[in-house]
Amino acid sequence: MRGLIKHSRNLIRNYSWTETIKNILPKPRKKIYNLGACFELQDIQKTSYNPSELSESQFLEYSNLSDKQHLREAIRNILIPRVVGTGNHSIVRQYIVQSLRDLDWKVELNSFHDTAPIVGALHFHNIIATLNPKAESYLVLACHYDSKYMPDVEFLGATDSAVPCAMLLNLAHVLEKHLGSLKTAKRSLMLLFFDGEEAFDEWGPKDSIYGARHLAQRWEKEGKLDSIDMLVLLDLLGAPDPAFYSFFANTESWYMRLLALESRLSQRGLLEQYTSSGVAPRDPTRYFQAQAMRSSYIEDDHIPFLKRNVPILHLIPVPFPTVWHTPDDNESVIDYSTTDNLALIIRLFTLEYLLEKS
Ligand code: 1BN
Ligand code: ZN
Repeated sequence: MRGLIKHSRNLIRNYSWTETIKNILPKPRKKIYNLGACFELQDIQKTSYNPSELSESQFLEYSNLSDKQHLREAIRNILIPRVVGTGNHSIVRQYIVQSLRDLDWKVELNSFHDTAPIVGALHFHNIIATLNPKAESYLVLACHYDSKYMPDVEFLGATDSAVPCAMLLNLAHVLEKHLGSLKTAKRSLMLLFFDGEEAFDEWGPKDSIYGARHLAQRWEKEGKLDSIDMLVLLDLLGAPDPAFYSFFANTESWYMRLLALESRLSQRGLLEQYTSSGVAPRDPTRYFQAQAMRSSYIEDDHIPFLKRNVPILHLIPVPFPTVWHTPDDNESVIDYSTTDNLALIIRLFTLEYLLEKS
């Protein structure tokens, strides 16, 4: 798999959500490697922000919020070929923008020009949606809305990344009433839909993550990067049986919250049936594995932000779905139980992170 440079698996048996997990997870390495290049990460925790877990009543109340029909409808609306510069790409952009404006989000486009191999000059548009544009800091949930250019086949990119985009729209829809307080909160929520994540020819520093590279550079110049508490990047979601790992030491405590929320839901029977191939060399009944993959490094939209020391949670399954970058990444690969379960875990995480506890 290109882009996944090295693996380091540290299997942990019989885990439960306790302090011991933190102690037995491998110590962070401070370097990440990219095709021969290497850069230092500042091993700092930007904030000491540590909200309490959702109370039992909050947990049960919030777990019951869901609109599975809306999630399917959002996926249907996004699941068309949407290569940058095409009419479909504008249709999907308009759909995302309008859906959020209808929910009273402030939505801006960050538009710019760049040149790509094969297709030449292109107009890109990142979509930036906030509940409180004047907030001091943000939890940023991100994904990419373009689909990969494939000249000879129809490529829909269900997991890559129609489902992640739909999950974010669904989160905004389902939590509309519960996120009202974030319109005036100092710490608020941002949804970020990157444009031009995919390479047109061969993945490389100048042919990939066009939108993320542009935005990270711009926000660095404008001094805005410090207002990102953490960037949570969703990619390749929707196929059955995903396994996630903690990639970064400075966001491990947040990764462990996702793991704990999954356990809590599972213990109460609030997750739809897990799908499992049963042969994976890992816990097949968990999405969030109690393992760190410190020396692995997956190319994606978070990289320009990571290089600028923005704390990152990368929610991408390893291994990637088998249909990755093939025409089979279409509706038939979507496992709706897994998709609903992940959407629920990410929603609860967002509420736990942002809502003041009573
Ligand atoms: C993820 C989904 N990526 C592209 N579509 C990023 C990537 C590219 C990851 C190449 C590994 C290799
Ligand atoms: Zn892709």
